[in-house]
Amino acid sequence: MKIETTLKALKAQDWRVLAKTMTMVESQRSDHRLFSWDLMKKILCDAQLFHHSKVIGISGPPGVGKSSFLEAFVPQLLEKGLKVAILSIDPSSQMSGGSILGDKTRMTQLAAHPHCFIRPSPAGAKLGGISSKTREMILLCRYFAFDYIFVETVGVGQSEVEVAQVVDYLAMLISPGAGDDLQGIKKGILENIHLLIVHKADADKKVQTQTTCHHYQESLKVLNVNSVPVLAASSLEKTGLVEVLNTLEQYFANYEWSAASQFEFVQNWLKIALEEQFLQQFRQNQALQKQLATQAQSLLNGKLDWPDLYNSCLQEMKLSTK
Ligand SMILES: Nc1nc2c(ncn2[C@@H]2O[C@H](COP(=O)(O)OP(=O)(O)OP(=O)(O)O)[C@@H](O)[C@H]2O)c(=O)[nH]1
Ligand SMILES: [Mg+2]
Repeated sequence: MKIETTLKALKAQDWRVLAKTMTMVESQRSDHRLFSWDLMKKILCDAQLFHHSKVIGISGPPGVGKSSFLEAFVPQLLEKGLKVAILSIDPSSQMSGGSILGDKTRMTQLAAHPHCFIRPSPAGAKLGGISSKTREMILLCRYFAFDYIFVETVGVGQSEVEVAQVVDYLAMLISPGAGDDLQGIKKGILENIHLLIVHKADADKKVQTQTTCHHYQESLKVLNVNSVPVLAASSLEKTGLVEVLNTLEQYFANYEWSAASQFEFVQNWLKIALEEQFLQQFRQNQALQKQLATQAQSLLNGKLDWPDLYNSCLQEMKLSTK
């Protein structure tokens, strides 16, 4: 694919090209990496890039109902004629390197909607709730000018800090009765979220829901994070969804991306892109991996010094500059 043709197709809102471009951006091939870089370079020059889409992170522990919430919540936006993208990060199996990629099947109704684009991505080896390519995916969706972009994170519980770096708004889902866990949630995380949703607040859990909401409101007060609203919702019974939408719309009514946050996003992106590349080069360097076996033996013989190990590793890495 040519850069100019791709950009034109994205601007013309060609969904097929968007999906194909995302596959290239996620690819580990060095020619695809260069393509991705050149594409991002052009995309970042778009003056409107950060001013249209609302990017919202949906975070929370595994099984709290993040996908179900999106399946129930997003139709409200689609009914208004808005275009929505959902980037869902799937946990990857460290053993097989594979990914379950099951979220698309859990959002069947949305997946069939012509104005809703769902893209599952494997989290890969990276921790922090998003994949190493989530930033590029968001930039592509911004360029495509989706009205809303949702990022469903891997529910690792403590991933909110990193997710917060890439979204405009972060909602965290918790279950009724999970209030006791608040001590386990670090203050730093609560400072990064904009909304707490007590989810699976079905009618038969009314008392439990009220107690949990109260518990969180009190704890947020103690932590001095009063600005975070606590709402209850049930995706199963489709309750509380309008209130969540109102809260979102209120927030975005006066929202403007600052040049500083734009700069920070790009700076972080560069850091992650380089980290990823260094790590990949380290892992894929066969000679280096072989050398490590010899080094391990030297260490067992009491002969290996850290500077020698480090310098020989650097020497080996220099051989591959692709
Ligand atoms: N009672 C009740 N169950 C729900 C509700 N929403 C979702 N569930 C159930 O919760 C389970 C997990 O839902 P998911 O939407 O897959 O949860 P998730 O957070 O996306 O899960 P992961 O992506 O695997 O972390 C499913 O069995 C849903 O049917 C709800 O509002 N009430
Ligand atoms: Mg899910």
